[in-house]
Amino acid sequence: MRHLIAVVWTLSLGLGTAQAATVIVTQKNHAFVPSKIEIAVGDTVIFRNEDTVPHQVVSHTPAFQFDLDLERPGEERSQVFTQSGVIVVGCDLHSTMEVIVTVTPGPASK
Ligand SMILES: [Cu+2]
Repeated sequence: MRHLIAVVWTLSLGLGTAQAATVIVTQKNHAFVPSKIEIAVGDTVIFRNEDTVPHQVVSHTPAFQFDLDLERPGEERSQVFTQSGVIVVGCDLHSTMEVIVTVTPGPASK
């Protein structure tokens, strides 16, 4: 019985690390870099402010809303994308900033 529990624990740990990925999008010179990413459902995007001014990362897609609040230079926020589709992400302070996040239903092929 103890052996079985150990095997199950190892399997779930392995799946977890294989499936969920983390992608970094920086904010620099009033722009998201890169401006387009493709991830899978369950992946995390880290929004890192490498700019000299604050930003506020928000979703512009009604089907998947989030607001990561004011983010000062040097700070970062993370968001897990739990829904597939094309999610347009912008900055609440600068209307020209935009990153297109395409979320595929399954694990992204790397
Ligand atoms: Cu901004």
